[in-house]
Amino acid sequence: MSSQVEVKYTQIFIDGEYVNSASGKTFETKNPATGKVIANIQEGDKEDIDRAVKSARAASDGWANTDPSKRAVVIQKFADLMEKHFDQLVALESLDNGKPVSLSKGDITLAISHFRYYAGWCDKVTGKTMASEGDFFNYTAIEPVGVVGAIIPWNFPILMFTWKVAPALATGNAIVVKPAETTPLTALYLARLLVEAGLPKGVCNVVPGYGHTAGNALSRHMDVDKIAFTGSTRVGKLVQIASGESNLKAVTLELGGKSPLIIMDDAAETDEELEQVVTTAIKVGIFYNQGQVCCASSRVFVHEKIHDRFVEKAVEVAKKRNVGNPFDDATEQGPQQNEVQFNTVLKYIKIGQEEDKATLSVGGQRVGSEGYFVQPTIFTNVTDNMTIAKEEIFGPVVAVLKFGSLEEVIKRANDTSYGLAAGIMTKSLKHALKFSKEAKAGTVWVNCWNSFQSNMPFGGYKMSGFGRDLGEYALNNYTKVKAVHIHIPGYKN
Ligand code: TXE
Repeated sequence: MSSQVEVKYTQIFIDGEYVNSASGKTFETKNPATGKVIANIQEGDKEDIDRAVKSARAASDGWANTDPSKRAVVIQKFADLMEKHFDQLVALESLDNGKPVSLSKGDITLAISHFRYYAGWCDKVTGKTMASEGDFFNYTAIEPVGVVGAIIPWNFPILMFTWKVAPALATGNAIVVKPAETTPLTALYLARLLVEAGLPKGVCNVVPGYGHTAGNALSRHMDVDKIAFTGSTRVGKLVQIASGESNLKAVTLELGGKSPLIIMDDAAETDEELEQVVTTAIKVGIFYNQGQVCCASSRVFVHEKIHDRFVEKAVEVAKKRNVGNPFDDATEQGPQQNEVQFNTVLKYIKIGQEEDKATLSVGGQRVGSEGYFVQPTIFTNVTDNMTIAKEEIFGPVVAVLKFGSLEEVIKRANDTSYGLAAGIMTKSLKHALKFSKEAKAGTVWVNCWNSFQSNMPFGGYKMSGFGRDLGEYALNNYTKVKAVHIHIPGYKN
């Protein structure tokens, strides 16, 4: 695939039109593979957020009262358009985000399936008729929250747009999306496709801009009913505070993690099994998407009996990994998404070597002199209280830790302020079920990692946040329950 992709949309999308920012300011979005500017984007701030919220508010009742079957048709049509524009979306995502085209293809395929899944929910969100005490007819009605603000990160720009927009639209809400400042291009493109699919103007607005300005204005807006946020735990707290200091809007937060994967000795009895285990733990678990995955298996606990064999194989995999141009089909790992993240990853690698004094078994350097590429990196001899075992690095850097018994390792795995995902690889059903029950995490993967399905909820325990994306559970984020008590003398329900 060629990286020569036309960037058509660089303006703010409000009320079905691309417009310039109120301030006239722009900001640059860069190609992380080269560090060079791709385009200048209109920079949204408070005034633009205000215009977008007004537009969403004006459109929200009309969309909420549109027949659910008609809403479903629009969402399905939009999924069709994503298929039609698949190649442009893949190219734009890889250009702006830096992820290899094979990964963009995977993300967009999944996003399309999520939109189709939520289209199916439009006419299936129902209240209940209650058994009534006395002469009453009582029921609950499920209503849209109204105007949703979605603040999304840069690691999966299209997919995170989808996780918020699809259920919000299916349940009849209007929405203002604030994409991450380093990856605004695909959200701006999708906004246009939504209108082409028949979404009324104003129902979905996209305001690119910085977090502390546009994101903050959205979080503090008095006429926004709900914020759906995915990003860092630090900013998640700010969003929650902004709600408390403004109109107490509902908030759901999907935040960071330091997810543990436990590899029991029975998981890798043969060389073939070892190969499979290393693929799951290393290629899929931590190196996927340049390690920029909130649920990455960044702490890999390996049973002492297989530890050395595991490390040997994992180092081999890291050395062979194809790091380079995202537009080359053979590339497995692209650059870190932005310069700040690139420096953060290199900083943690230094901490791992100098302060933690863990063993750097492979990697640790930048790759090349252009762009934000980092070598796949494995630290061994890591102990629980080292910084690299506690803090989210969000890069292709894994901490390998040794353990002796399941009881011991469950305690260690849970000893973290995060709780997004956890996993175990074993042949023992008993061990798998024990771990699944005792892991303090919103998702547990057994003999797999990074498995996602439209109907399976995703979200955190502890400081990884609250609320669930995906599945039927995500509908709760975008709806309110109304209790209706009707007194009808002489009538018994
Ligand atoms: O995230 P931010 P950053 C983690 C990961 C990474 C770290 C920092 O550990 O290293 O966060 O990344 C918007 N009010 N994750 O700094 O700032 C911002 O514009 C309202 C985990 O890029 O949280 C962007 O749209 N919004 C993660 C979004 O928040 C604000 C994905 C996320 O950016 C704001 C990304 C403010 N004051 C990073 N400040 C995951 N859970 O998947 C920023 N934003």
